[in-house]
Amino acid sequence: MLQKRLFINGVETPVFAPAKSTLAEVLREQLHLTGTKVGCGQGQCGACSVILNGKVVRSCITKMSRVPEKSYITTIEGIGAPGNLHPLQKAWALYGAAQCGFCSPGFIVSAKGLLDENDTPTRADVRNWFQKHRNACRCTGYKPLVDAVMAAAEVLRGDAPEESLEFKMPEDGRIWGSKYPRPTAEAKVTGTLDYGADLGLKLPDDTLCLALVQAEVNHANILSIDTSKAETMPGVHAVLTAKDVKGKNRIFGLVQSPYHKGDGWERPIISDTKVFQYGDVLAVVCASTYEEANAAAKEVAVELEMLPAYMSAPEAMADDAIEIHPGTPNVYFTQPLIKGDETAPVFERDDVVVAQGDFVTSRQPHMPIEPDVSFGYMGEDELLHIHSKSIAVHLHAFMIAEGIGLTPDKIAMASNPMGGTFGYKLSPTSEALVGAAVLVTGRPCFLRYNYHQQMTYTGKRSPFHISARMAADKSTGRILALEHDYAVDHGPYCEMASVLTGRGIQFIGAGYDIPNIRGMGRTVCTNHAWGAAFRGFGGVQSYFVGETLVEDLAEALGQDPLEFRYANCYREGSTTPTGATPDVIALPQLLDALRPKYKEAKARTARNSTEKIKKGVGIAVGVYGAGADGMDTAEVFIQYDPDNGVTLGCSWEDHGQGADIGAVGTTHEALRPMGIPVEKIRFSWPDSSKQPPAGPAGASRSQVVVGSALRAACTAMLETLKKADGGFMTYDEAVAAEKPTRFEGTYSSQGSACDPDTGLGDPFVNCMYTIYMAEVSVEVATGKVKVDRVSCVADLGAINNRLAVDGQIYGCIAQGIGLALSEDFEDIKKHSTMIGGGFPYIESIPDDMEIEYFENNLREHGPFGASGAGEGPMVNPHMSVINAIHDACGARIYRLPATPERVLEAIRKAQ
Ligand code: MCN
Ligand code: FES
Ligand code: FES
Repeated sequence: MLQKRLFINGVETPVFAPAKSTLAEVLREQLHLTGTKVGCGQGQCGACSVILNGKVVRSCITKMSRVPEKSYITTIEGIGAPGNLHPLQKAWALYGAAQCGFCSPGFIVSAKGLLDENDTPTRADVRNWFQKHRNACRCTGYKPLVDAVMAAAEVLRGDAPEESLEFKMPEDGRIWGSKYPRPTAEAKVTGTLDYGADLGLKLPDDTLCLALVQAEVNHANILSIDTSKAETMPGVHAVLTAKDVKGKNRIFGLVQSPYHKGDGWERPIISDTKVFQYGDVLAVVCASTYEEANAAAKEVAVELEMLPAYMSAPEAMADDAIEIHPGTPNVYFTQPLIKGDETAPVFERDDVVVAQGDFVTSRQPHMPIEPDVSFGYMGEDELLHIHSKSIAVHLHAFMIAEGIGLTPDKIAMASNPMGGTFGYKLSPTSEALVGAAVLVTGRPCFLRYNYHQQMTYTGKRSPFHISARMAADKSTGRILALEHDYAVDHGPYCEMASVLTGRGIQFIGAGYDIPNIRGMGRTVCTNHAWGAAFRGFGGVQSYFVGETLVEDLAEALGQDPLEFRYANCYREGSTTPTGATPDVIALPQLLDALRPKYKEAKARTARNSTEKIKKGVGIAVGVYGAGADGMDTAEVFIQYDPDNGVTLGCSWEDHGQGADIGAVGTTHEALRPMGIPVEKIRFSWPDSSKQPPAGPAGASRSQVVVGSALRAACTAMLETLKKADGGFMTYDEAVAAEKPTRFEGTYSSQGSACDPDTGLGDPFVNCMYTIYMAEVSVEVATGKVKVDRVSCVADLGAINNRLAVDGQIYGCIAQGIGLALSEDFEDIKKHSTMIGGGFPYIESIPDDMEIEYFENNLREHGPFGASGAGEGPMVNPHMSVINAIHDACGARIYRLPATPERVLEAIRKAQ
């Protein structure tokens, strides 16, 4: 044990701590300064940054033994507090620099360290500083963070008034379409918003900490699990194996199609007969402390019989491959597409040009800064309460209930403030484990993953293996036909498998009027990480194919890629790949807007290209659906409060995208006739026992579908409370008049899901349209690629909140660059850290990014004309980079990510 006197945020503080403990542990767990967040716990994300004797350090890797006596330490709590924000914190809120906000305290502390040393930094200084201090953000694309530091520095120097960091309310009081900062911003920038691990520290003393015993192989039969020694270890309360789980011990995989083989109950909560993938849980230790639980977990003895592991779709499809789930074929779902006439004859014709290729996409890891975390307890209401990073509270209660022996109505599933999910949390992760442990032990239980567990035991983006070809008429330049055949490596569990596989037929070739298509998608069970939802679900993989073939056709025809796209993109009378009419005709306008920027970029890259560093420009079109396939429904309510404000009863989960501002902005607009001030419109964190089902925050559906339900509730409120004089009743007047104070709203879309035999259908409420243009530099000798600039033109319908939507696009650009160049989870050993997984730090993301919006195509089905924003902008930024590499040096990439080795190889092939 060490004893030190430290000056923490100016207060002399005695500290008693084990010598091996870290500064982060002492700050958070002993001193309850939970503003300092722990993300990776490995020195790779900077979430835990504090200032120690004038230097910014990562407190998760700073051992207490190395903290000098009488050190001065500044944490986020010492920088500013709610109601008394530091200029950096004000700027963070104003510039939309806190999306999920999990990285914000670390960045703000780091920026303070910079400004203490240098009050006139350039943007490059700020970027270099964040790079040097490994401050990582997964949401914002970094640009808003640099904007915020520059603005705060100006104020701190006295070059701008402090009011310049405050939002100026428009004179008409309307916040729809504005950059009104999100309601949760102040709590995020001050570190006072409690995420799951922070809440875990506030649970009662009898809470049990869970540690998982996990498989370190990919496929095996389980012969025995011996927990006897672990059970005798200090602090251990129980060690659970499969036999202890009170229900079916399976998570339901949402089988949605009659053509799906297998019943969807493949995924064990605790493994019983087999290990299907690395990380599968074999036993759960419940102990008084984390250290005790982890120590005991090491003592569980497991005997396995190894089986052949199929780590990709082709391996699992081989004739001699055994069934991973005995009784279900490894290829368990197929989705054909039959649009227009037979395509094969078109490819035989002499008057067509053909582009073709075999493509493989990557197993992109989501890499939120906050690792997975859940806790649970039995409530006085006799419900099992589970709090997690769920972005689908009602759905998750349904998916895990039978497995743990309850009905969904006996589970209250709540979502904590979250440090990003990017879709991985459309799957249950730790919820069922925590639920099972609470039911067995009768005690509150808490489980947090470390970053290795986050990487290895949460779902990943499913790789697609795709062969495709596209033909265009030599004389007219019109695309005539497309064929594709693809296998989706979905890992061992089938959640959302049919939806994902359907995305291929919906989006390969999307954006263009292609009269004849034949396609076939297959879902394949493998032993690699299970496939989870990931932003741009299936779109990312599809545009890798479509936007390569389109580019190659343009080249074969000797046409400019932008003009070839312009000639072939959706117009009146066009149909989508699944034969639907595009909801709006947006692409010609976007390409027109991009054309002058493109010409400038072409001239710039031609001017600056050298023999060693080749520069190039790439374009990529993207169209993606908002809303779940087929019918999509949301239910909400709004409660009129005694102070004449409203509380929103809507389970719009917040990954970090801005459910708060989404719901508040929509409601504020819908209730404008009543003039309720925005501060009195209260967002609530989702809880399945308190709110009706609004559906998951997936499929970019919430602004459109939940927003429409909110609007319906507001309309009901306005109609009920309207007075004869044109005004509206106050709360007291409504109560006196015996009017209701709770107003329900529902919305159901009327899409038609794609036909299982032909693939044809019109599945989405409406669509998002984005076109990206990237400029890159390729170092010819090494194959290293740097993205210099990105422009985006977007039609997302009417925009609710500009700050949120800018943030969505910047974040998608950063994730798209990672997807294009560095991110993967193919090699479980190498890729299981943030750095190993290819996380894009600030130096990989250009500061030079611009966005232009077009809001003239108001969507018929979308509140006030809105479409979504979460995923449309994610489906194609990677392709603008991949096409720019091709433009720079002729290298054509067929496998993601385009690592330097792959680029070098492609350069050699091109030569
Ligand atoms: N929005 C708007 N105007 C529009 C459309 C959307 O202001 N015309 C705003 C919304 O109010 C919301 C945001 O943009 O704040 C995204 O809206 P929407 O497209 O409806 O998406 P959801 O709210 O359903 O969020 C889910 C979506 C998905 S599917 C993933 S995955 C995702 C994403 O959003 N994961 C994210 N964005 C993310 N952003 C962050 N920071 N972290 C994640 O994990
Ligand atoms: Fe400390 Fe990531 S660097 S939590
Ligand atoms: Fe930076 Fe979410 S705001 S990680």
